[in-house]
Amino acid sequence: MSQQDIRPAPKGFTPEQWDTFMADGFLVIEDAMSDDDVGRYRDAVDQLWRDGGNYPDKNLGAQNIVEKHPTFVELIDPPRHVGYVYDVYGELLKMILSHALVRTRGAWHNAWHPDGARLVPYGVYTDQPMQIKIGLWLTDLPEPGMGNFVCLPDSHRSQALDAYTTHESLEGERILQCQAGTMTMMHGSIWHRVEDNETDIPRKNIFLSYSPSWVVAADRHTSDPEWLDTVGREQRIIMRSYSNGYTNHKPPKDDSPLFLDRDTGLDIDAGADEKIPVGIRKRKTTIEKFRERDLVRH
Ligand SMILES: O=C(O)CCC(=O)C(=O)O
Repeated sequence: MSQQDIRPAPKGFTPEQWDTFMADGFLVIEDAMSDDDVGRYRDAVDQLWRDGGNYPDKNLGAQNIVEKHPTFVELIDPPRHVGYVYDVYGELLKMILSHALVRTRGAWHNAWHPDGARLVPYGVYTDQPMQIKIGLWLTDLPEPGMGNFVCLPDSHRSQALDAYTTHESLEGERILQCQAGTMTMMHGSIWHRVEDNETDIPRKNIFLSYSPSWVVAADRHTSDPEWLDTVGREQRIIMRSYSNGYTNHKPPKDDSPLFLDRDTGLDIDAGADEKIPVGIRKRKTTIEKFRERDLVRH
């Protein structure tokens, strides 16, 4: 693959957005999606819901949806969000989960928990997010009591919460009230729960989780090779469908660069050793560069 065919990384975090994200563990971007995109994604979620057998009264929780519905392939690496997760995980970016949800009146909903490992949470090792979950919101949620997502801002630094496993409402919690078309980003260690849905409006959304490639995927071991042959280069790389586990730590050289540097259009950082071949030559993440330049607090 010649370097001309490789895209520069799409736009991602501003230093201010990164600091808000790291201070709260959560970031909201309103009007992130066009009405057309919201409509297409909602139709595809509805199709999975109808085909899955729970329609119309019970929840949908369909996983690995990028493989299950052609509309969702574009959600692996859309310019709308892939640059943000690339800023954090850089050349080792991997999608670990794609998840479509419908939450209906009175149905089961999650109690307080963080994502990822519980016995030894990610936060034991690092305060950096070992997982970022992008939320795409497909129905208007103007009020609480609509199956809303709820988080406790700034709780991602804590590995314990008295309300763990309960549905208690906590002081300081943030009940997400938003319009369809909103995108959210969630630090994997933040404590969160789900509101009961007391309405007849089913809450519909999509979650897309990303990690470094050496974190095990949550919704598959590997992807169907025939499906993988149909997707674009960056999409195939980001799925990290490697049959040998250690390849997730040291991907094949053709899977690098995933993207070129957004600012320079190069696959090498300033000052890096040109003798070292692409693929094993370290590339900095945007967040590392923000820190080097003292642009961020976290
Ligand atoms: O559906 C939601 O709002 C949150 C679901 C949840 O708790 C999770 O994805 O870990």
